[in-house]
Amino acid sequence: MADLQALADSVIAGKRDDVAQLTQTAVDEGVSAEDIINEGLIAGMAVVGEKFKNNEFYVPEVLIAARAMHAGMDIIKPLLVESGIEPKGTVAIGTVKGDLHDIGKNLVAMMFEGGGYEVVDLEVDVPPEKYVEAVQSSGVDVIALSALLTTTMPAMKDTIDALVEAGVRDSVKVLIGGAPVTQNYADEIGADGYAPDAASAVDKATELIGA
Ligand code: B1M
Repeated sequence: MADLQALADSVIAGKRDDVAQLTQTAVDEGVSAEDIINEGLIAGMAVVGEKFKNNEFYVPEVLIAARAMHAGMDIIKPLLVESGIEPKGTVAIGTVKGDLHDIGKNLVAMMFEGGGYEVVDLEVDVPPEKYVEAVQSSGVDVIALSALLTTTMPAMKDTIDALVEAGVRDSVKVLIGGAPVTQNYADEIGADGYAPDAASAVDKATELIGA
C-alpha cells in the first residue's frame, strides 16, 4: 500500500531511487498527485528545511534531498499536465534576480501546468529585463515571481518597476510568492496578488485574469 510517510522519509534521507519507486507505487494505487506532493514530497522537504535551519543538515544533504524530491516530481509532472485541457492563460515564472532557490518555483510551475496553464519557465536568477522580454514576446497573462531570500525580495519591486518603465505593466498581472513574502509586501510593491503556496498560486492567478 502507498506509504506517504515512507516517501517523505526517503526525501529526507535523499534516497532518490526509493522516492521514485514509492511515488510510482502511490500513483499506481490511485493516490492523487496532490496528496503525493503535499503529504510525501513537500512534507519531506519541510523537515529538510527545519533540519537545515537547526544546523542538523548542511548544504550537501539539502541538495541530495532536493534531487530525490525531483525524482518524485518527474513522475508526478505528466499526471498534473494531463489533467489540464484548454490553456487558461500563459504564465511566465521565475525566481528573481540573485536567488537560486527553485524547488518551490518548480512546484508552482507544475501546479500551473496541472491547472491548465501554458508555462514559460524563466528558471532562476532572472533579471527584470528578462520578465519584460517575456511579456513583450510571448503573450504572457501572468508574471509569477518567486523569492526565498529576504535579500532578494526587493528584486520583485525592481521587476514591477521595469514592467512599468517598458510600458507593459497594465498588460499583465503580477503574482508573487515564496517563504518570506507576504500579502503586505505585495500591497507595498504594487503586485496584483500574493499566494502562500503552489496550489493557491493557481487559484489566485485564475481569479486575477478571470479565467
Ligand atoms: Co537556502 N535559504 N540558501 N538553499 N534554503 C533558505 C530559504 C533559508 C530560509 C534557510 C535558513 O536559513 N533557515 C535561508 C533564507 C533566510 C532569509 O533570507 N530569510 C536560506 C539561505 C540563507 C540560503 C543561502 C544564502 C545560504 C548560504 O549560502 N549561506 C544560499 C543562497 C543562494 C542563492 O539563492 N543565491 C542558499 C542556498 C540553498 C541551496 C542551494 C543549498 C538550496 C536550494 C536548492 C534549490 O532550490 N535547487 C537551499 C534550500 C533547499 C533551502 C531551504 C532548506 C528549503 C527551500 C525549499 O526548497 N523549500 C530553505 C529553508 C526553508 O525553507 N525552511 C532555505 C521547499 C519548497 C517547496 O518551499 O520554496 O518555500 P518554498 O515554496 C513554497 C512556498 O513558498 C510557495 O509555494 C511553495 C510550495 O507550496 N511559493 C510560491 C514559492 N514561490 C512561490 C511563488 C508564488 C506563489 C507561491 O507565486 C508566484
